[in-house]
Amino acid sequence: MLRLWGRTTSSNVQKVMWLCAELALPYERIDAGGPFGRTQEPAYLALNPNGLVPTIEDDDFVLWESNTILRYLANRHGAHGWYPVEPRARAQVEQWMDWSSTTFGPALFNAFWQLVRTPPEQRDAAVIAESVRKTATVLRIADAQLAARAFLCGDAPTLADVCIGVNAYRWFTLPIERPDLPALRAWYDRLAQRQPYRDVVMIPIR
Ligand SMILES: N[C@@H](CCC(=O)N[C@@H](CS)C(=O)NCC(=O)O)C(=O)O
Repeated sequence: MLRLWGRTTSSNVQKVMWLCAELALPYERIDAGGPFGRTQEPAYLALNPNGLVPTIEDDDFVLWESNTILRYLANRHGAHGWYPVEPRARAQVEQWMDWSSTTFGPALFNAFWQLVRTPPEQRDAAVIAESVRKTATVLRIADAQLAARAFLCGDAPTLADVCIGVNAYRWFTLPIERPDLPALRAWYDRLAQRQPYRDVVMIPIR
């Protein structure tokens, strides 16, 4: 059976859990990272030398990097709706996956880290404000994309929605000011209708 290493509060672990739930893939999950530790132990580092989560073991095949894990699982299980085969459709999904990792995620990171994982007395208001401002700016790009389609790459969700969806929950949930982005909001409400998203992603942020 597929084995997943990683704590449920990690957005990168959530991507894998969410896709597994959508594809009804059974898996065994082992808590690792954050308060659970384990990731700096030699046995874990032998699987993932980065000492980060998630990592999967599919029989004797070991893989890390959450976006790569998503692509692998979609390929392995023929989930072509989530990860299209046609080159241009596939490239668009990958474009938004990369955008999530290089643009949206980094913009939101400081606001999340400061407001969720930093004691109030140690928070830096300027750092939070800059992260909030930057995130609002980049999310206008996703809002424009979603104005013409139900999901980022068309009428049905893909791996692009998985990558962006995990951090979208955080953005909509953090105690920050948000501009009105109606298409993004409608898309988020669409995600929230999916049981796997509710079960895996819409949990208390820690
Ligand atoms: N690029 C990696 C990043 C992995 C990563 O940064 N994971 C975080 C959790 S989201 C982590 O392991 N943090 C340390 C910990 O949880 O102990 C991926 O997408 O898998």
